Amino acid sequence: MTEKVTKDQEFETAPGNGGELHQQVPASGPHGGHSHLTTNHGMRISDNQNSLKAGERGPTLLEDFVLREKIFHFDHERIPERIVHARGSGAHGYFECTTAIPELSMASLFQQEGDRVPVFVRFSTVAGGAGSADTPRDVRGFAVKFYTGEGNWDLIGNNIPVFFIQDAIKFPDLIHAVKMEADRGYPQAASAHDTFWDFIGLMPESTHMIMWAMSDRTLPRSLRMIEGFGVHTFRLVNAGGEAMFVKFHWRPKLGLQSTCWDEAVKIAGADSDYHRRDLFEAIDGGNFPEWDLAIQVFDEDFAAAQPYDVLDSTKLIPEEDVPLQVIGRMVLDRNPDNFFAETEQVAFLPTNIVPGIDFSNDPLLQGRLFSYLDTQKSRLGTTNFHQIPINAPKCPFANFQRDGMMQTMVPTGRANYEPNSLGDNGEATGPRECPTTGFDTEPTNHERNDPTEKLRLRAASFADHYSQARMFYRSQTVVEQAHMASALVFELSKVGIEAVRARILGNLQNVDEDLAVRVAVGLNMDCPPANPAAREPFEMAVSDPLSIIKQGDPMMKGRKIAVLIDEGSNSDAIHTLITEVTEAGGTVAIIAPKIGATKCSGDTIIADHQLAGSPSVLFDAVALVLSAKAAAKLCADSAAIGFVMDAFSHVKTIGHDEGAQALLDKAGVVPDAGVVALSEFAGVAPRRHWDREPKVRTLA
Ligand code: HDE
Repeated sequence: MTEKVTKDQEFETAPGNGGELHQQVPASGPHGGHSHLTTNHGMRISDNQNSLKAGERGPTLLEDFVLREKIFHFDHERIPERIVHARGSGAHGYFECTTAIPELSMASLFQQEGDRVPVFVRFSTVAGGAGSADTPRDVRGFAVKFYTGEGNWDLIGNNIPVFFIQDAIKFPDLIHAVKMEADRGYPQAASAHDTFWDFIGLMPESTHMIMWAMSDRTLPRSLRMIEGFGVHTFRLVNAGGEAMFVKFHWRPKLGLQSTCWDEAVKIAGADSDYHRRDLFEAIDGGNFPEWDLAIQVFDEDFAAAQPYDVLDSTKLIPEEDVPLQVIGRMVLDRNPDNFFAETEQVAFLPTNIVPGIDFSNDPLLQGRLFSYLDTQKSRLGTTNFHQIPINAPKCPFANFQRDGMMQTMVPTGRANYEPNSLGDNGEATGPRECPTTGFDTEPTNHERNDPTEKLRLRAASFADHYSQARMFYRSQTVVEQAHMASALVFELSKVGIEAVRARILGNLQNVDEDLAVRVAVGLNMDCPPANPAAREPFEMAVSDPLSIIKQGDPMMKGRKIAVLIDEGSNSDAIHTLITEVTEAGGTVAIIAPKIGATKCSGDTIIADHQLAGSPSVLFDAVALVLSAKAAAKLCADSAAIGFVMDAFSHVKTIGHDEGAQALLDKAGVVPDAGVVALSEFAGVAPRRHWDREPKVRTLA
């Protein structure tokens, strides 16, 4: 007979099945050490382990409303995932104004140096579903919600400053083409397939973005190490009503860094939550990621003088032409309390704007102004999604919008319309419009075309599709150019339709002949002549900030170093490494064949991770502290050999003592400037040794 334990109050163990499944109830909560488990309607639940049955072994009764409520709620736990940017990671923090710009914008958050407003940020990949891996080759979303005193401002950008298309009407086509193919339902989170490249080949305007997408920018080492861009040209408006054009940039304080392609592929297998975990753990450990907010400000005359259109989202404005001006910083210092309530339910809207910032006529931006509001209704199910805590403004808000599904506010009074005269002495009651302080669309907000004309066309000023793509390619280092050519070869090798590959090669001819030929050779194809261009490309100056490698070597701060040890390793050497790395701002993970206590020469050292589950792709550099005996043993362990081999082929620094030599030899490590003694290790650890790459990999 099953023991029926029912203590309706103050129980320490929940009732179990035959006394075996006893669940410890944590002693916490307001009522004598714990809170009560109740139904959604507040009734205390006596037994959360057993459903109500007709007899001990009989059928479950329909009467069991506790069971039904629980399963009913569970059945509806999922909401539609975002049609794009479904996979994301969020964090709370603040934005601080570091240079006030009242002369440019009246937005309250830019008025006073030192002023802070709370923010919520969601980083994302674009193509994959919510459960896809973090490290495919993909653009990263960088969406920031500023909870300002004048309402929410959402700056919903990407880690790439340009976009694939010029007009919002092409967005559904772009996304259909990149997502899983319609008939077969794959590939997940990958652009390397026929439909994507078919679309791209037919849309030469995407060529500039393709250069970025095929560069290392789409393989970030960490979400803490990506740039962010507002992409579109926006406007800043000052209190006098004067407007300037603006582009927004986020610059990571930890520097910009990417992984190798092979590394990203292996990380997806080793830890599909690599970026989400990295962000969560950094914030949890008090290493708060930080970005500068910079602006590029320019006027209509500058815009008119450029050989491209500033309203065209496939173009950027070189920093050499309009320098970046840093006006603030953003620090992410708190993880969400609940992933669903915050990261999943957060609803970003480009229409969340505040006085002092305004839109431009960029036709891509204009389409977004509709799409995001619309999609929230479908995802969150109600027009009242703005009341969900993560979406609600932190300043007072009031209007006469009423009712609707899941209304959580309880407005008082009779007047639910405006104008009214139901206040004292026939005065109006309720909120009023604010003619002087309210948002006012910037009146000169019509560039170039007469706004009274209705035209379904693409401006002639949008016709050059190649000049900036060429500038991007030619601004890269030799190493980065090889990565781009190889990425194109990889992606196009997955394309089965030869005509599609040929069309892309014809477009690449317009970018750079050398690039087109390299890709053609890699594909074992003849390089076709250039496809006709709507406008002949022109030469633009090389721009160094477009290259990641030209920004300099990665720093130790924020990087993760693996130290591989085993029984008998030199304890002093391990302790010295830990001190050196942590003092320089890095973190150390001790890896050993077994997790936990490892007897070393002087003391016992606790291994954080097991070697077989912690490949070196998860770390920025590796140090091998091994006795000769342990190294000889590890020479028969593929996890150990792969650990060293991968670190070498991903051009990472490898530090080692003499004992480790046998393992280095077994893994095929050839000494170079990145293979160093332990005493030199911390000084060079986070650096990547790109000159090693041609020796370990054939690139296009
Ligand atoms: Fe988005 N985009 N987008 N997008 N986008 C969405 O909104 C859309 C575009 C971006 O973490 C959706 O709430 C259209 C450019 C980010 O929640 C949807 C067009 C840029 C995120 C939508 C674009 C972005 C989204 C899906 C062409 C960089 C994730 C879920 C006109 C500046 C935000 C949602 C988050 C999300 C539509 C183009 C960035 C469907 C129609 C350009 C970072 O509304």
